[in-house]
Amino acid sequence: MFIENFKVESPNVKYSETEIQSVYNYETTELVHENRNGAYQWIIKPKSVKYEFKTNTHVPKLGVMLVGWGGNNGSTLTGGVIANREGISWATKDKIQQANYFGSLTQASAIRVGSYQGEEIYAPFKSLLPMVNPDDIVFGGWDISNMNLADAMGRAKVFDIDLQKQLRPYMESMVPLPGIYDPDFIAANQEERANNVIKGTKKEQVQQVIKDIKEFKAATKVDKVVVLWTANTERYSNLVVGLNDTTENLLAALDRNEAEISPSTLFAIACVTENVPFINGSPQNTFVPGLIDFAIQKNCLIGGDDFKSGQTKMKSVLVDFLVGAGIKPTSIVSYNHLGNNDGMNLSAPQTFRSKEISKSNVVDDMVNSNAILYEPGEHPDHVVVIKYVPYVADSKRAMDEYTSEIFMGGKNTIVLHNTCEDSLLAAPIILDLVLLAELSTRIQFKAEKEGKFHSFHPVATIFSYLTKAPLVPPGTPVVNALSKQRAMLENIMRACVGLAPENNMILEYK
Ligand code: NAI
Ligand code: DG6
Repeated sequence: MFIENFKVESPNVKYSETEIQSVYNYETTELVHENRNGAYQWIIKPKSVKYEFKTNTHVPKLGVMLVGWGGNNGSTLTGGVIANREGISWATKDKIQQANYFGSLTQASAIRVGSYQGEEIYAPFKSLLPMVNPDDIVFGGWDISNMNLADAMGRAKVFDIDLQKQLRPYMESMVPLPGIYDPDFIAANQEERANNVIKGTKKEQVQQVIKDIKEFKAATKVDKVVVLWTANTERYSNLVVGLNDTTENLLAALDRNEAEISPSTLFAIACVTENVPFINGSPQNTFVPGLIDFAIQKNCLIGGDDFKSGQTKMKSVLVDFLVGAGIKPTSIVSYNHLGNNDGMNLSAPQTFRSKEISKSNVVDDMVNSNAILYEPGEHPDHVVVIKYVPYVADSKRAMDEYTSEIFMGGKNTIVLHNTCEDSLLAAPIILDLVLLAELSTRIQFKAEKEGKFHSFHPVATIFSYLTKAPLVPPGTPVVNALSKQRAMLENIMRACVGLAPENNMILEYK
């Protein structure tokens, strides 16, 4: 059975007009490795830590500024939200299709809240905490191409033509602000597109972006802005001591107009300066150490990297299943071909390399979790290939071969073939990222020994379900297994309303 919403009644949770307060006992473990009676031993001590959460329930009017607004993802998300808001339906060759938010964790997935008279009861994920309604988001942003969003939607070739016709009047007047173009960081084949660029030194470019955010906020009267990079994949920036290793060095390098500061890092510097949350949806190392340091100093939320949409999502499920089942993946080969502008940009070796890195690291935690299968340092062969095939446009093909060792020396090969419009997978993920970024700025918490409430660490790990290479604070373990990432997010939100984590024990029926 499905219920639309609920309220928690417990001595541990209090709803007031402005906030939800909860007390939550975090059941965890403390590990000790010590010499006992002449031999080192691992001791695991269960431990309970009392946390208090408070969530501001005032849902703000949200502005979302996309860097790369006129790209396939930007135009698809903008059109998709308008279609939902306006209740648009359109004719396809199969049926009359209604707008929906399928593929969005927050808008289209459910959580189990308990059982009632022998039936499992589910509720919308978004009913856990008050969140911005996507229909109310005001979109804006930048692009190095000056094409309006209606034409950009046509260029993307993602939506059915009947839908495009209906969306056109809403999107024609939406024109991206000039972006920061630096041909050194993206493929040379993008030059033709760059007719809408901010001139001046890097510092002047940052100042212009800050001005753009302020003007957007004033013009749209939004309460809060979140900025998200869905522009071209850049090459990695070189990490250089004295250039981008600390906040001071990064800001001094900006003053010197150093060539090695990428456009995405410039956008991030502008956002952190203004305390505007910034999310990176592409694989490059926008968050150089100096930028992470800057975000920590300013307590400004940053998150990334690289949307986890299709092939990698499957990988973070399948490898978790195989390793969790005691099966040993020994070779993982992932091919894709696609024909959109992202594919064209990735046909250059330096931008492909950024994508190769983020697509390749996603099995590390699962492999490291099982020393019965893998010797220390042993890793499956893992190859990632991406080819540009213009004819297939946004309809990406992903082919994967997983070979594993099974019982008694046997071999098992699983082959997957996935065909899907890339942007229809990415747009709902972008939506989730901005909604969760906004929500997380309204949550404060403290552990029993902490005097004051504080926000989450500015390097936001709660987005890991949505990103291929989760950005984590220095010294924090990276979790890639998809089910763990989803459970982490859901359980933190449950804690905010005083609900225990979903433990799947269902002892009531045992
Ligand atoms: P796209 O190429 O259609 O759009 C990117 C847009 O960014 C273009 O309109 C381009 O003109 C603009 N742009 C480039 N540099 C800019 C700058 N410095 N400032 C402002 N605008 C700039 O690409 P698409 O398909 O929308 O993807 C966007 C990004 O998302 C890519 O980096 C891609 O790798 C990443 N991504 C996409 C996924 C998907 O499933 N679609 C999944 C994971 C990541
Ligand atoms: C080529 O792989 C294009 C990329 O932008 C991908 O479509 C994107 O990174 C999605 O990757 P995945 O592995 O999540 O499907």
